[in-house]
Amino acid sequence: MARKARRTSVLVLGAISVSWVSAGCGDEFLARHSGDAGPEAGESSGGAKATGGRSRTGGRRATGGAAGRATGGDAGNSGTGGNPPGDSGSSEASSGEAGADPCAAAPPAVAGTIVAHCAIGATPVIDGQFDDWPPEYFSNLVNHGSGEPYGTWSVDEAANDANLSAKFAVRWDGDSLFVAGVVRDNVRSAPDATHFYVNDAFELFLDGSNDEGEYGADDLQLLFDVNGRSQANHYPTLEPFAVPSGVTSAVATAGVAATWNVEIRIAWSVIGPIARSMGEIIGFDVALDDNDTGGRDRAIVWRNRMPTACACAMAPNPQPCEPYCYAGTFYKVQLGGR
Ligand SMILES: [Ca+2]
Ligand SMILES: [Ca+2]
Ligand SMILES: [Ca+2]
Repeated sequence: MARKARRTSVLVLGAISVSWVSAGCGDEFLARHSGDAGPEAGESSGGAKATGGRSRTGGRRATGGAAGRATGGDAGNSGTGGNPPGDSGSSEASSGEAGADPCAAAPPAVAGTIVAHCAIGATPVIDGQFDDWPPEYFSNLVNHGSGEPYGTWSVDEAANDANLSAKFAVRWDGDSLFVAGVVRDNVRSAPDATHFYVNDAFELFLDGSNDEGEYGADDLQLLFDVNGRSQANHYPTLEPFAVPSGVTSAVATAGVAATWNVEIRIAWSVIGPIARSMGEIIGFDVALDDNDTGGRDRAIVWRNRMPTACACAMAPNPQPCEPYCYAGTFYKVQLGGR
């Protein structure tokens, strides 16, 4: 029962929200990072870059090579997809019964969730390329209007979308959760080697048991920057760590002007010893970070809706505006069909 304490769904927030939110949250956000020095924003080098290649969950499947193929190298055809659904070429055995599609028994969608599409038999290769992702899966938009924005924005929403926004897709199989994001960002910059939230970055917040409870072994914040680096934050120390073994990612920046791709695999074992099955719901959120001028210029948390009253201080790192203290603000993913 300890898990339902006041820090509901604290999830990490880590370094990130510490800086985002406090009573005049936007001001603090800017103040904290206004002194950030760093190289001018510049195009990161192209190519697919991989991190966290230690994952081993794929080893039991015929497509196990995916985990180790994150070194990329063919980033020239980056995009949001293009191949027909289900033709990823994976030779993963579905469940040994010919003709029976283990993804077929999709449950009714639960209100307030987005779907993670079933990838059994079509495991994506983690290379930053989305030819193994059906384009229609990229239906989830994170932008200034749909999320909780921080930092400096325009009154022109089209300009805001070009400045920082993303579409993302989610898939799952018996071993892993997969996330693919296409981030729009007009200027690529990733000068900070310590805290990747200062860089152009894509973040995930995961509540593996969907208990919205106090931070535990099933909760994880992951950050992936445009340079292909990744890190994790863990409450309560709120320091960046190497991503757990079982998290694999790859970034591709070439081929698509002003966008970058991030493809991520998270072994289920990373967010709790839970047997995953169709219909299950996990807590899930996405955040984007934008560095255009050498510091952290703006950010968006997709589904966080911070209450007016920010009142969830937590020691040893008081966070008076801790958004994830509020259970109702954390979004959900349901494991569904294809
Ligand atoms: Ca891929
Ligand atoms: Ca930008
Ligand atoms: Ca940027």
